[in-house]
Amino acid sequence: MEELYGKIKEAFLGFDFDGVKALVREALARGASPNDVIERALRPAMEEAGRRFEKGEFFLAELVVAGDLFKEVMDEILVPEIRKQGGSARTLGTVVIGTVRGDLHDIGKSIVATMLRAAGFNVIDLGVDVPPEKFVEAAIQHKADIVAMSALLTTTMLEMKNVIEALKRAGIRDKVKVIVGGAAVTEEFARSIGADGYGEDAVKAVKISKQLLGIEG
Ligand code: B12
Repeated sequence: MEELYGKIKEAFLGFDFDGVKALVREALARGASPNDVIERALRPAMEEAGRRFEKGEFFLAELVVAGDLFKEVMDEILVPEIRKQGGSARTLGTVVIGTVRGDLHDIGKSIVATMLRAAGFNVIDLGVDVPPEKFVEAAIQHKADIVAMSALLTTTMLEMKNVIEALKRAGIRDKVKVIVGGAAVTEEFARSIGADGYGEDAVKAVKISKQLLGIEG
């Protein structure tokens, strides 16, 4: 399978949309899980695109195309597959999720939302560039059990603290669990702003969400 993941990365970095899709379908047909395809092929390819951009080998436009390619593969192939495999009728709890104000990165946040849905959570996705008051409003309106925030920029990760402060001001901080993640965030940072949990990937996001709500498995 490693060889196939290598081919996916190569096709991804060559912006071969059809090639990537065919190889991803082949990986699934050969028994790979959607999460393995994400974490072992697509995410490393995206990170390599970022490194090439930093080195001046890719233009910003190419990074945007890489983002589009990632999203197309998710929407057309992996999200339906994850839903099919999840297929659970129960609701474990409600999660309000968004990428914080000033931050437009949505790929990781959307993967986390998909995995949480597949695990059986009711997920309200607020999108990107979400101001603190919108998190609070949605948490109240949907009676959220968990507020989940994503940030990829060192500048925007500070917004997470603002959201926690806004939850306190609204008097609902003790009614919801707060989890955070995204490339900029670390476990230590999560603890320093008073979040209840941190996850470095979507699988961890599901695991900590269950743990925080006292759900087994
Ligand atoms: C793709 C990308 C873009 C695309 C975004 C497309 C889109 N639709 O999302 C575009 C081109 C638009 C973009 C723009 C910018 N970007 Co950009 N981008 C990236 C890149 C290459 C990949 C991000 C990505 O999608 N990764 C793949 C996903 C799957 O991974 P992920 O997001 O980390 O998510 C996983 C985990 O983190 C976790 N997770 C995520 N969220 C959450 C939430 C919770 C609750 C939990 C538990 C877990 C969790 O689970 C996810 C799945 O496993 C990163 C580099 C990198 N290595 O991260 C730079 C990067 C994040 N960008 C960066 C920058 C600086 C910018 C720009 C300012 C422009 C620029 N000069 O490059 C703008 C900012 C725009 C804005 N206001 O937001 C910097 C940030 C530097 C910093 N430390 O602050 C990075 C690190 C690149 C770099 N090294 O310079 N970017």
